[in-house]
Amino acid sequence: MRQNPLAISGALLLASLPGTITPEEALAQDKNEGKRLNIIHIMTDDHAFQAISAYGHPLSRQAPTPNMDRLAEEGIRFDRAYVENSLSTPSRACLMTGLYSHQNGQRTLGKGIDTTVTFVSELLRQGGYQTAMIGKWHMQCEPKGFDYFYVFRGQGEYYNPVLKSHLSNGQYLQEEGYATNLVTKHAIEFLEERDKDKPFCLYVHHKAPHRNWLPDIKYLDLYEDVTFPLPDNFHDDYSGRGQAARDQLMSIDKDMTMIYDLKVGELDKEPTRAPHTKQMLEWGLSRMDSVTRAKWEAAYGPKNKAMLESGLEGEALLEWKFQRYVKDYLRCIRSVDDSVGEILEYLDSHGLADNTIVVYTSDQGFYMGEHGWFDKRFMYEESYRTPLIIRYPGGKAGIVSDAFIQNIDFAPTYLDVAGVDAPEQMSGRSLLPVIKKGGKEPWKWRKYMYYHYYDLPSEHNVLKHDGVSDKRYKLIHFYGGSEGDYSEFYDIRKDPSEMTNLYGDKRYKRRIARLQRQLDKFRTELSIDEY
Ligand code: SGN
Ligand code: CA
Repeated sequence: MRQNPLAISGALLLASLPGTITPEEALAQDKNEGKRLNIIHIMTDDHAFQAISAYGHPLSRQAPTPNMDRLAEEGIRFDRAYVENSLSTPSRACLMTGLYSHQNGQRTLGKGIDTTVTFVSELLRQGGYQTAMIGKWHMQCEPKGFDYFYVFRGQGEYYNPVLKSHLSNGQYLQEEGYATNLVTKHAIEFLEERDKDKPFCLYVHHKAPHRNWLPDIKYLDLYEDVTFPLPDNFHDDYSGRGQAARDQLMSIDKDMTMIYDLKVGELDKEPTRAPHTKQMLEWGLSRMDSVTRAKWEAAYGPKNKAMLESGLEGEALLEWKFQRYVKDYLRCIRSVDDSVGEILEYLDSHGLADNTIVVYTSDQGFYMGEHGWFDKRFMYEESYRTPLIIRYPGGKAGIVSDAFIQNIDFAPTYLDVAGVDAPEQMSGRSLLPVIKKGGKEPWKWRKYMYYHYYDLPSEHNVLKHDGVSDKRYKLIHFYGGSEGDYSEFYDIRKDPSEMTNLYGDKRYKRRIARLQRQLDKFRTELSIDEY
């Protein structure tokens, strides 16, 4: 009997809708079906997308990152990847659990993580993967679910850092070398020593480029003759914005210290409002041997002397601070880029490139002078967004994707790659359908995203806030401040630098109401208990 052409199957019906994919198509596109791919998750700490040349930002044009760019050329660059809570420990908790901060307990940098929650590493291990964590762990609990680990103490140290490992009986042991290179070394050691009968999941977590931006000795003079461009809103006066933007303590002008951040250690009096002292800089340098220390002094000494003798003040001093900050930051990035290159080369030369998914991301974004700032925490784009590049073996290459992605998606993605069922309560979604569709969102993908920052009182004095965004608009609700709760609203297509708060603007009334409804919905559905 001839089939009634109208009696088509559900899958075929789906196929006719724009933005959908049939299982057959997915299979045809994915040459890895049935294989259990290895996973490498490379994550930096505070890496701004502005500092990856594949993202094309003016800053990165003069400080290219060829190895990260290679990854983007061979994979997908995601331009709309975001975090849920722009801070290290909470972000890492999202990564390990696939849950929002209030669900996994890790809302701030302090205590919080609910250790009864099963980590993705434990599930992967149970599922037959060999698991490894190298570098910055920075969780308020011991590493769990790892066969192999080498992790820094707390935030980690740049020069001759201490690490504890699966072999060190809980002891931190000092190692010789620069943090980024040591992370690379231990990552490659794991690849060498791993159980070759099992697929693996390797987390490579750099300390760099975290404050106070101490570069490898060989890069101390890199970019010295380059003048990096200031962002357009470097001199933001925060007009039209609320208390949070005005009262933050993360301004390059007023909070970035000459001594600790910019390494001009000769100054006795710190002219900024931050409490950092010369001792804090010394602490970062204290594990260096005398030869390395002499090289460090030889690099900064003459530059600092010239700077101090020039008697810079006001605007000229501020621009000098920006240049020193950005140069040290990009010098740190240069070592990370080398590390990415080494890992990619290892995969090439050991036949692993074709069966390993490589992910490059950061624990959040960072301000490179936008709004006059460094640090992160705000739901404004530079810190809310995080760089993300994924190379999937045999997948589409050189693609730029605007898929709406959040860091709670990594855990379910890796379980999906491993063929392990994700726990039902995981809030994130597997990115595999996005990857298999060459960066396009599959049907019924999220249209709105929820953000929540809780860490106050804390060092940079950013007010608590939650908010919702779609790909064009953003509604932020700041709460708990001395001037009362308030909202801000941005059209990030027309105003990507978020300089014009449109909250209360009649022309946007309906759009604001729409986002407010979505925010209320998130708060109800996710049982948000403070805002
Ligand atoms: C440290 C830094 C802060 C930074 C936090 C959180 N101060 O406390 O500037 O915001 O880490 O960073 S420092 O004086 O110790 O350098 S995070 O990336 O770990 O979230
Ligand atoms: Ca960080």
